[in-house]
Amino acid sequence: MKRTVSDRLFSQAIEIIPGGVNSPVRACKAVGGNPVFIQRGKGGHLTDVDGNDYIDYISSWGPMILGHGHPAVVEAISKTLQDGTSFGAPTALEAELADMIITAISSVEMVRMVNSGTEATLSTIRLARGVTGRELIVKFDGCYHGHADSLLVEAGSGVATLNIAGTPGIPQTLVEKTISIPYNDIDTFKEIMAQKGKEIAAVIVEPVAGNMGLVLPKKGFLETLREETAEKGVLLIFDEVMTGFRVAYGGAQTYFNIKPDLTTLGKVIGGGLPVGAYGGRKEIMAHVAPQGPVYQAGTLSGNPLAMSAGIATLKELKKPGVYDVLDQNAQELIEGLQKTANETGVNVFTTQIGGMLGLFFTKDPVDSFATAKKSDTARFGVYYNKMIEEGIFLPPSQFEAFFMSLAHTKKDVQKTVEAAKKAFSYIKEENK
Ligand code: KE4
Repeated sequence: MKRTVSDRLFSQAIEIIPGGVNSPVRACKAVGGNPVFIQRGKGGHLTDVDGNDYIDYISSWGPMILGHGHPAVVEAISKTLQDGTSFGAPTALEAELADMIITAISSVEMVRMVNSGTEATLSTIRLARGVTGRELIVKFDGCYHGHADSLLVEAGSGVATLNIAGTPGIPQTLVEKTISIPYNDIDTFKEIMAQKGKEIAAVIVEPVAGNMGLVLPKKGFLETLREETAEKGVLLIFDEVMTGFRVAYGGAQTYFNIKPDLTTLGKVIGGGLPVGAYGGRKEIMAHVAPQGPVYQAGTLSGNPLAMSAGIATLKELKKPGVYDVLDQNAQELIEGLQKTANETGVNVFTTQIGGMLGLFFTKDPVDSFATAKKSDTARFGVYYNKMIEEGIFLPPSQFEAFFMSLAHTKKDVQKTVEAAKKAFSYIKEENK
């Protein structure tokens, strides 16, 4: 596959941007080779600067659930653009998107817009500490909640991909205030709550973990978090930056019928433009400045273009049957990949929920970060590079989920499974 222009652009970028990228996982360090530079996206496809076409399963790490360049989103942004780009003053669009979120997610009565998932999660940590007067935070190994200091302990996504030990740059005094325990480990969680419950401000969790590969919550796990936190006056934060409007219109909390105290959002609600949001009951959100004393602010928060893209995206997602189609297509893909691997004699463990998918090179079930890390990441690297050669654009890390959009066709699914058959056969041959 011709990579001349991409390689030239990368050799320039690497001199002036750390690692040549503006977010570490894009650098393809875990799978080898140079990243390709993208020229455009359309529907479920991307075209790189050398003219190569790919079926896209990164989907901008989740936001592009409608596919790239959806006409309704392009039209909404273009229309708003005629009136300007940013005012630093309220616009009706912010309340419109806030209202759509509140209507979709019953645990959210009030919401604040920010510019990224990281801003959303760090704001909920500060808010929880401000509301409860407590300092400890509980998170789960392999979950990634953005790069805020308190949340990089045992984090997934790029931190896991690059195998970054510890938390360079974060004061030990802050690291000590974050307790990270194994995902899906109900007993350990109960122990921590028994020992320290009264000192804990919040428990933050990805209700479906998409940053150690895709790991689903075990039966009773989320319910136990809800019961134990309610009992001890600890705020439960569902980090739905990835799952919000992705696994269901009301997010994972609606899918599993569990009400957290606070919810963080991002990705899909921005339709591809920079957005994050956090929300919850009015009695909690009333503590946020200027209504209350917990300070959080942002120059471009509620940006009109991003609001317009989000509103247009959620309007499409509200249409009947949308999530059934997403789920069916994703199921067809993951079943095809599992079947092909089994027929080729390559051990893979696959997971899927809504438009989120996972594939691990291991014969054993993956239900935590520890079990995810037992998968063969070198084999994943071979798979990644074989698939991209076949025009299949996957996240360049074993510790990421991949995403189906509403623009992916049956033909795309079929081509992906055929490409995987070649990749699995190569892996089998290579290991004879
Ligand atoms: P951002 O700050 O990247 O918008 O959101 C941080 C975040 C928070 N919570 C969850 C559950 C997330 O998945 C994320 C970001 N996800 C990664 C992908 N695994 C973003 C990709 C990247 O870092 O380049």
